[in-house]
Amino acid sequence: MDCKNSDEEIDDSEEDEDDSALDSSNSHAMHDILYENVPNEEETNLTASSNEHGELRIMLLGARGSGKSSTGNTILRCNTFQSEMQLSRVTQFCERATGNINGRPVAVIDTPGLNRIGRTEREVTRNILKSISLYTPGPHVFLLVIPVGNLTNDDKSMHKLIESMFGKSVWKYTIIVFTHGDRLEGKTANDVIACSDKELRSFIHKCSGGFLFFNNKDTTNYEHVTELLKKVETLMAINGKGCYNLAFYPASERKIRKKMEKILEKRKESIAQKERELVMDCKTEQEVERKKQELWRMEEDDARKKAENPAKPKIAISLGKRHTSGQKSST
Ligand SMILES: Nc1nc2c(ncn2[C@@H]2O[C@H](COP(=O)(O)OP(=O)(O)OP(=O)(O)O)[C@@H](O)[C@H]2O)c(=O)[nH]1
Ligand SMILES: [Mg+2]
Repeated sequence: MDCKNSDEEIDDSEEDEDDSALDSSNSHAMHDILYENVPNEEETNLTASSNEHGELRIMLLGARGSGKSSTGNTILRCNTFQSEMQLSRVTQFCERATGNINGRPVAVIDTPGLNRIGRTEREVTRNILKSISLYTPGPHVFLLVIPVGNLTNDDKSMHKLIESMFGKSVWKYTIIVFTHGDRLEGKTANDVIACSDKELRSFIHKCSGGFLFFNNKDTTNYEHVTELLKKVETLMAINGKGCYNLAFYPASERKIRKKMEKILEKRKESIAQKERELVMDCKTEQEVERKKQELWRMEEDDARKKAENPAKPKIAISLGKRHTSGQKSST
């Protein structure tokens, strides 16, 4: 699919304008634009600060195989996200699914596993950062999904990676979900944490939302999801009911997002047209949703590339002023 537009050269000079204006109003404007094109738009008509009874955006983060997709499925009480025991990465792209927790509308954004393995790591972080239509203007909470156990060096590297993507404020919006709660063997979650390494407890201190345990193998018990909702609501209260937004990203990422938003804004009409066309080719609602997410992935990927490497302005060469060989310039 050709996503390129000739009129999309980005003017870098505009990028250093008042960032604060961009941080709230622009991101809300972009939210409106982007959500015109994602499913359940009537449920997502929110602003960052006035969503008391609106949809909660929950983003899952964590290492490969930590149980992110299973946790998403437990929250939504369905098997939307692919989850399986596999050593290679199961979730390849960010995906979004909606549902409710005890009647409260939620959107869960599943992500590919974060692991420090060279080039793949960059692809994964890029994939998460570029998927802005899935969680604009930002998640209300990040669920950091970790299989129960003490912190490993890989975990610490992953924390650094998360900070490099979302900035230090990310922890103010984070709740830790320990998966494999079925391994508690009769102990309480608090007892397990009390006896854990100091490093793990220090890390829990850092995350404003605290922690809870999930047993994704027990689909009959919904208590821990109810507990999660309470924790999310408390965390939102501490954060003044706002969501994680553009203002918190590291400066370089903020610039890229601002450029991406401009590019996607310019393409709004053409994307809407493509969406109308794909609806005609699909037989089921699920197919429409899947195709729309694919379309947005391609558009966002292209917009991200352009935002990261804007086309260099062409340098006009004035032949009139060139000296011919052997001709001396006058002094
Ligand atoms: N026993 C037990 N197994 C779990 C739990 N949560 C997840 N699993 C299993 O762990 C494996 C990986 O789970 P996924 O949800 O696919 O993990 P993921 O983090 O989405 O993996 P990637 O998409 O590859 O990053 C699957 O076999 C799950 O059934 C849990 O609470 N208890
Ligand atoms: Mg997964």
